[in-house]
Amino acid sequence: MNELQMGSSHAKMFSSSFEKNEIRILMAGLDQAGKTTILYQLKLGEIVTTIPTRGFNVETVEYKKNSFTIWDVGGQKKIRPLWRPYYQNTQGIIFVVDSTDHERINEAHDVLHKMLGEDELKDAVLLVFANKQDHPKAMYAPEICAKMGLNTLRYRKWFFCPCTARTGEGLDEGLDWLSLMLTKEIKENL
Ligand SMILES: Nc1nc2c(ncn2[C@@H]2O[C@H](COP(=O)(O)OP(=O)(O)OP(=O)(O)O)[C@@H](O)[C@H]2O)c(=O)[nH]1
Ligand SMILES: [Mg+2]
Repeated sequence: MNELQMGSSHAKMFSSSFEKNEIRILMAGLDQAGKTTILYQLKLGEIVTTIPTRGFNVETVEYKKNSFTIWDVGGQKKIRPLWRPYYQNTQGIIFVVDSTDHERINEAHDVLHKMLGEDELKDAVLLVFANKQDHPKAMYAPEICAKMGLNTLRYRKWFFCPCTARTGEGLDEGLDWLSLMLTKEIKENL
């Protein structure tokens, strides 16, 4: 190896150990699921008082060696068609389910599966957060996993993760999985 080559390989080593792996995430789910609460728990480590999101919130969350840009979109039925412009270049979907919302679990299932049918999202990995596990009326996590039809998914990397945005419990497990799936060096070797 000549000096020039050594120099460039050192430069590569230097930059790769400091460069953050940038990951683009779309966080969706029905209204009231707790998306915005999760976003700010991840960003600030605390609970914020939320109002229903009308457009979107976006934050960059630094987590271990990753820099997650998370787009949190409003989940109310009438504004769900506005999710579409966020699909392009999305590497990971975080779909948030309200574990206390027994009545709308089937609606959550349908919204998720419709979204997964979109061509622009065909390569995106999927993290499903079953949020509000602290609540006494929360459904049992395996029941939510079954009702969301995750076992029926083919050709999709997915992970199901019960969590409580209010305390932050479970959120790290989800981000660890996304990091594992979307870290360049690992992806290239898969
Ligand atoms: N008990 C409990 N309540 C939660 C939790 N996370 C969020 N909430 C509450 O759920 C309600 C809705 O939370 P948001 O974060 O605004 O929900 P959202 O999914 O962003 O809703 P849209 O913006 O309308 O799509 C708020 O009253 C939150 O305080 C949780 O882990 N446990
Ligand atoms: Mg919101």
